[in-house]
Amino acid sequence: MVTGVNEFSEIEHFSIDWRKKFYGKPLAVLFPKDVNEVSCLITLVNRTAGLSIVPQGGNTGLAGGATPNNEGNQLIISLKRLNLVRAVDFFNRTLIAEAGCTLIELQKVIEKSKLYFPLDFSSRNSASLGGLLATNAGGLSVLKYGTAKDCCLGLEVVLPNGEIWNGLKTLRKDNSGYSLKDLFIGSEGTLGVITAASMRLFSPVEEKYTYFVKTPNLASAIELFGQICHKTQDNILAFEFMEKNAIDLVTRHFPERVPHFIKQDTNYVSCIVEFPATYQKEGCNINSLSEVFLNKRICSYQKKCSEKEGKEVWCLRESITFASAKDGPQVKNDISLPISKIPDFVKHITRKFNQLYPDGSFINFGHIGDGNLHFNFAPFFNKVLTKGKAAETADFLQNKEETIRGLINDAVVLYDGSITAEHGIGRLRKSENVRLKSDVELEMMRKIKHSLDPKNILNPEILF
Ligand code: 2HG
Ligand code: ZN
Repeated sequence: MVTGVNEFSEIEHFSIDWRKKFYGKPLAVLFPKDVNEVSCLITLVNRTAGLSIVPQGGNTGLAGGATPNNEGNQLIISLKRLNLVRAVDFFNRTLIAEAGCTLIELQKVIEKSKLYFPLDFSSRNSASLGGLLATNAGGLSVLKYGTAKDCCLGLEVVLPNGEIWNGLKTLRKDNSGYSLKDLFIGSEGTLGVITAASMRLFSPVEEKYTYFVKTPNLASAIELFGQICHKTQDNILAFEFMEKNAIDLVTRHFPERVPHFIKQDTNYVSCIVEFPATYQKEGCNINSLSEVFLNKRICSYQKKCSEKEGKEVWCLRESITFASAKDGPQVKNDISLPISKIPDFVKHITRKFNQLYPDGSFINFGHIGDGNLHFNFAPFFNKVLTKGKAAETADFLQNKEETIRGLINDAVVLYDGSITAEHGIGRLRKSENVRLKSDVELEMMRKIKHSLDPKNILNPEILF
C-alpha cells in the first residue's frame, strides 16, 4: 500500500531539512512498504511526464539533499517503512538490513548478536541506513572503521526505470568488474533508490580508554595525533577536536552538558582521544604513550576519563550541532584537507576573514584524525544585536553567504582539500560543486547520470 500524507503539519515534517534552511512543496509524500512498491512507484513516475522523485531517509542530512523544490512536481519517497533487518550472519560478520532502519535500531540489534555495527553519529535516533549510504556518511568512528562506503558490502537498489538490482552480496572480495555499489553510495539518490544493504560487522570493543586532552593549538593537536598513531600502531578508536568557540556554543545553550573539568579560559584546542583498553593491557609500551601525553609542548592538560566522564565529554562533543541550530544561521562548512595542511589553511582563512568580517567567528570542530573540519562561520558570534541575532544573521547571510562560502572553498582548493568530507553536496553546495569541479569530472558525472537516469527523474535538482 502507498500512503499519501495530506495534512500540512505532517507533510511539513518531510518538506523541511533538519537545519530548516530548505523548504519545499512536495506533491505528496509516499511511504512504500517494500522494494516492490518502491519499484512500482518509480515505474509510474518514469511513465508520467513532468514528475520527479526525492528519496528520503531520516531527513537528518545537513546539505538539503532530501528536500523537494517548491513547484509541487516532486514526490518524496520516504523509506521509513522499509525497516526490516533481513539477516545477521554471525560467522560471516555481516548484516542485511532495509534502508529505513535507523542507526540506533541497527546498533541495538547487532549488540544483541554480540557483534558491533561501526557507524555512529549524533543523529543516530533518526538517521537511516539508506540515507547514510546515499550520502556516504562518516561520523565519530571513521578513524577505525572507515565511512559508510568502507563498511558496505552490497546494495539492493531500484533503478530510475523501476528495475530492481539485487546486489546484496556479503563478500569481502569480489573482483568481477565495476564496483557498482560504489556508484550509488554517495550519489545522494540521483542514480537509484537504495532499499537495502549488506554491511560489515565487527567485534565490540569491550573496554576503552577515553582521554580528554588540551593542546595549545591546532598544530600541536595534529602532532599529538601523529605521535599517538605511531605509538599505538594506529590502534585509535577516535580523535576528535573542538576549538573554544564550539565549547562556548554548548555552554551558551546547554550549560549542563559541559563537564566541570572543561574550563574554557584560554584558546586551547580540546581533543577526545580514545583507544581500546587492550592496547595498554597487551603491553604495547604504556610508558611511551604517557611520554606523549606528558609532553607539555603538545599537550597542556590530559585527563583519563572514568566511564561517566567519558560519556560526558562525548555528550559535549555531540551537542555542538544542536547548540548551533539553537544559536541561529551559520555558513556550515564540512571540509576535508590533508591533515598536514590544516594549520596553514586555518591561518590563511582566519587572517582573511579577520579583515573582511571582523564581527564574525569560525566555530571549528570535528574529526581531526580524518582531516575533516566542521568549519562553520557565524557572522556575529559574540555580538549583542538590537534586532535579534537570528534575524540579523539571516539578513546578513542573504547577501553574503555565497561570497563567504566561495572564499572558504577557494582556500580549500588552494590547500588541496574537498568542499565536503561527509555531509555531501545536496542543494547547499551544488553551485560550488559545479564551480570547482573540473570539466572532466563534471562530464563523467553527467554521463553516468544520463546513462542510468535519462529522463532525470531521480533527485534532479541536486549535486551538479
Ligand atoms: C558532527 O560531526 C556532524 O557533529 C555535524 O557532522 C557537524 O554541525 C556540524 O557542522
Ligand atoms: Zn561530522
